Amino acid sequence: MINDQKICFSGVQPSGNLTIGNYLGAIRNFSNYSDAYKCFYCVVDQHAITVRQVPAELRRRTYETLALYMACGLDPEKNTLYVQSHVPAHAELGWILNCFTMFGELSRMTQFKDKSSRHADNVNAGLFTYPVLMAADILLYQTDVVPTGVDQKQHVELCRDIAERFNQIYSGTFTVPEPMISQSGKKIMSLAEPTKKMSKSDENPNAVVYILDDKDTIIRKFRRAVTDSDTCVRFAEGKDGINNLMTIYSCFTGKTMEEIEREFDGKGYGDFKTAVGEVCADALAPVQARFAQLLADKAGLEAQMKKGADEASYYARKTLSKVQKKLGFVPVPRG
Ligand code: AQP
Repeated sequence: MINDQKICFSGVQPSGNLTIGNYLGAIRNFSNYSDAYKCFYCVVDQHAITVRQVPAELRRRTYETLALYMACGLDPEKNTLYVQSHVPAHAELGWILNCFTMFGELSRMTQFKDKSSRHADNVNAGLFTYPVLMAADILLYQTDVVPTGVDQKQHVELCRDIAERFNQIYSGTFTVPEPMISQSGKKIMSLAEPTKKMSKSDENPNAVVYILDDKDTIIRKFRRAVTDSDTCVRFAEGKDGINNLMTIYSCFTGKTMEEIEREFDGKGYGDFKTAVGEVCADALAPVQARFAQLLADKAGLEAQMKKGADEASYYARKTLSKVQKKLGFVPVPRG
């Protein structure tokens, strides 16, 4: 607890341009927690280097992700917004927790299996131990809740196991967090392969709608989305493409699947796809406008980064010192 408030933590990797999956599954929901919780929202740049990044692009996207947090409604006065590599305690606790995580546990992580097959030429140890750094990110702040898309649920469950293991050996040290998965946008699928998650690092730009895509691009991508040979807009088994488009439409309009089916009764897929593109573009337009203003003020963004890093470091160091003491590490002698 901080000032009688429970704690919320989440993060996004600046590993590509952010997608409507990141938006609907995570960022859009972050501000729902700002009143009831003390929130820490991190740009997890250290996670991003588990896959090779072009340095200039990683730098640019780190600023952009912070700006997008604010453009999506996160007030930096109410939330601690910061960059992971600015708070060294993340990496320090990450190393310690590596020694409390089993090889077998990490081998079962589906994201590792997926990413190691996609990046077979670079299956580095960081890709394998990524969930441990994520556990450190969460546990450093004594986090109660982690808002996230469903793809990260397995990692939050591992984080809980690590926390419980440490607590059992050294007595209550970490709060054991709960994943908070928003039901509506929990897993947005690729437009090109609707059985696969929409990912910012997808090599096919038509599979992904980026938060910053312009209206024409958004509509064009939805119009090209893979569907099926049926013609009727209905949510059903085996209609992965249409189910995904209906989910996206529902997220942006708040309509239920039955309402959507009624709205498009007797209309073809073409009309429906255009409508999905329009509601998506209209919802993103204010975010994009605010983002452009924020990004233009680099000094303002850097001031937020510094403020966020100072705030986060204060709480992170408290937990890290407690952990180090329990482990038997000798503190730096004074004087
Ligand atoms: N398709 C998705 N649907 C719903 N939620 C999603 N999230 C990601 N994709 C979807 C949620 O976004 C948050 C930030 O994700 P991340 O950047 O930490 O990493 P990720 O889950 O690996 O996201 P990507 O877009 O697939 O990135 P790359 O391509 O770099 O691996 C998380 O809460 C995640 O659940």
